[in-house]
Amino acid sequence: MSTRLPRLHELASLSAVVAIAAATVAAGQLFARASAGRPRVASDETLREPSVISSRNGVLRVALNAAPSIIDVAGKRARAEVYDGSYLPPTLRVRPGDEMRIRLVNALDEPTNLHTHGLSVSPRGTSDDIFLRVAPGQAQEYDIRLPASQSPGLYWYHPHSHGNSDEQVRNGMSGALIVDGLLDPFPALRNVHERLLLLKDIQIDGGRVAHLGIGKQSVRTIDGQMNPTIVMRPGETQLWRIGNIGADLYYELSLDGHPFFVVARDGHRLARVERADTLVLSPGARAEVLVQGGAPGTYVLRTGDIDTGPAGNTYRGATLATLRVEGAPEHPIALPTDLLPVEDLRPRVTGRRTIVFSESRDGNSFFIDGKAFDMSRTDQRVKLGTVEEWTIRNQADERHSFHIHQTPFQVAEINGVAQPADGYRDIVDVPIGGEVKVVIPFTDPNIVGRFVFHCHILSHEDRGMMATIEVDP
Ligand SMILES: [Cu+2]
Repeated sequence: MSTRLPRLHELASLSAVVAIAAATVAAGQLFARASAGRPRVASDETLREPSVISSRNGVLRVALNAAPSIIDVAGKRARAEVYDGSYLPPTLRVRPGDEMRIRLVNALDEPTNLHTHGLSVSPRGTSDDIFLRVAPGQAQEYDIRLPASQSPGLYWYHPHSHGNSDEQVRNGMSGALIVDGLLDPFPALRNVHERLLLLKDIQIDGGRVAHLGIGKQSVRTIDGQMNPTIVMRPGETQLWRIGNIGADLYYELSLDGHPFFVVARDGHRLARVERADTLVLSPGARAEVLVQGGAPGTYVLRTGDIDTGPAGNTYRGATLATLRVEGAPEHPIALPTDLLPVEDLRPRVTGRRTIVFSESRDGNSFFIDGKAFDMSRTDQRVKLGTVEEWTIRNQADERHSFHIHQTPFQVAEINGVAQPADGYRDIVDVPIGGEVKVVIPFTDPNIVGRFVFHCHILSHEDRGMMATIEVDP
């Protein structure tokens, strides 16, 4: 025991000390394992994915209880605002055309609500309406109907109550939503082993979730675990569904000795399999990738150092997981080069507009077109059936990311460089002082109504970087 009171800076590094202590324990276990004849085991815990709730006969029924709870995360206990007492709420699995009946109970002391990120569903009534506010002590029944045309892939759900989104997602209120069928058209890939890797970061101070500033002392987790082990056979092909479902952090992923073969971005299948050594995931973005086991051994899945600009944030990289390749080798599947064609929306553009992201000089207020978010104002109006090219301009000294609800878009240009028509996304990074052109189809009758677009760094969104749009029939 210490004989003096710790000083402030020592308290600030308490979580680092806890992390070192945890690492020391892990190292002890590693030694025990190595002496038992299994050398070079880098981490002790096997990846544990969240529980799954699937639709039955076209309907998914689930209750989510938002309440302050004591959670276990990354080997620690902390008080946090979460769903169902868990840092990692259930994964919801549905098929295109299904209906989701979700009962959200708010036992927090502040408003909340529910958003299904990336789904082309109605923004009205009790569907994906982020203007709904579920007051403390209240419950809300959501009824969300997926169109039959919903693209199969990885989506996610989280609160979208303006002013509370960042804090609630940082506490752990976010989970995966999988629309099944991504690899169905490709018989050779239909039975590959699938893994869900959900990236979240947490700051714990004094036994509770804290906000120490973006990226400061953030513990990076996969499925709520620190450096879990993923096992595969040499030559085996696995589908990794990777989602950045944290609030504010970027990830730049790489896996030692193994390229990623990207098949989908933000729940939308690409036209071709894209080989990538690193994967950049903005807050809210997803990538679904095939990984083929290399030679037996252990390999690190890591995220690199991030610098979002002079007015932004810097944070160091981290080890996220350890891949252990072992066991009987499998003959590797020949991966396809082409998937299915994706329509280039550029020839269909019917109108253009420009959207400007900026912030105040002190960096505390964030604007779209010079205005902070006001939910009672309608900022953009479009007609159903139009396909628009939007230029998103970033006038700030840090990166921002553009996200629009209810519809994906095609990234047409980044800083004047034309992009291949290889797939759709629902999030795109906008470079500092630069611009991105996106083509947005407002063509699905489902999306008639009022919704929002915003920066998906949630602390920016909560501080004003969001605007409303109405799609009129
Ligand atoms: Cu931003």
